[in-house]
Amino acid sequence: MSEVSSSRFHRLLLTGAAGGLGKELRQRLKPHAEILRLSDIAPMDAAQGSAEEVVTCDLADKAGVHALVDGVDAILHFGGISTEHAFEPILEANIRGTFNLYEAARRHGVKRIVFASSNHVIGFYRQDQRIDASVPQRPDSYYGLSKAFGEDLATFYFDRYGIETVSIRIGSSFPEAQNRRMLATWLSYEDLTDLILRSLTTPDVGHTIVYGASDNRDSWWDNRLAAHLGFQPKDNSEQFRAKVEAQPMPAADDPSMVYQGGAFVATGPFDD
Ligand code: NAI
Ligand code: 15L
Repeated sequence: MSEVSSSRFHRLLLTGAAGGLGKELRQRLKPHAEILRLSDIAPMDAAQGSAEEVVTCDLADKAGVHALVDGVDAILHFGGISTEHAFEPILEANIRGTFNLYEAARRHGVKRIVFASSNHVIGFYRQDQRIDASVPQRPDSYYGLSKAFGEDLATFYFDRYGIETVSIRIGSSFPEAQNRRMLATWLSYEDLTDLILRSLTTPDVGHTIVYGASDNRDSWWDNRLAAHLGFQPKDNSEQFRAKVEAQPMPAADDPSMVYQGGAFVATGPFDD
């Protein structure tokens, strides 16, 4: 991690610890907390020594989430359903789950949350539009709607209870940019970690929304409204361009070429 002041937390909670980003963050966050409490509904590797606590918990289980949050200094909320699905599972994991987490934060006096929001909150903007965090939400899916709810919840818990959140509208955080759209949305793990640490340690963030993308050649997102985080991504997706551009060109009206949210705008409906 680069220039961010390295305040060490006593106990940090990471939800979604069994997921793609969770596994990566488990290693990367280690130096920044005396104890990392790792949680997921899915199996996780056993705790490595006394610096880790591993807690299996369904975010929809109110009592379980309240116990999970007890004793933590800050929360990195990465758990939940991470792609488009029927509404009911999203309602439980993402909407009820995120509500349970904020209520538990209020009860247990946790004052800082980093929320893994998503570009799918604004997925119906077109790729020829450049937007900042002040534009109206345009969710592209039930999944995007659940993240929009999470962002609104963050605003409410700040206004009502002073709990601060940074919502990171993550683009595409994977080892590689896998397609043309991801050349614009890719976020390296290194840049994500830097952004998370800034989100944890920057004072007076209120509820800040920041787009999570690396310094890619083409960009749809303007982060000037989150300038106080000092986020200056170091990586970019050019290293993947040749491989991606060797793929067949989708039709010009394919959602992956038109909308910021790509294929999510056309997933579903989910009839019984
Ligand atoms: P993932 O699907 O690999 O990980 C999500 C984890 O949440 C899984 O391990 C899953 O078991 C857990 N989970 C699901 N339902 C749960 C429940 N009811 N209770 C407890 N845990 C539950 O997703 P990934 O890629 O690691 O993403 C992590 C977070 O970042 C997600 O919230 C996702 O929406 C968000 N995000 C990720 C992006 C990416 O490019 N990887 C882009 C935008 C947002
Ligand atoms: C997301 O929100 C998803 O969690 C991730 O799996 C990707 O689909 C990403 O957005 C994306 O838009 O590429």
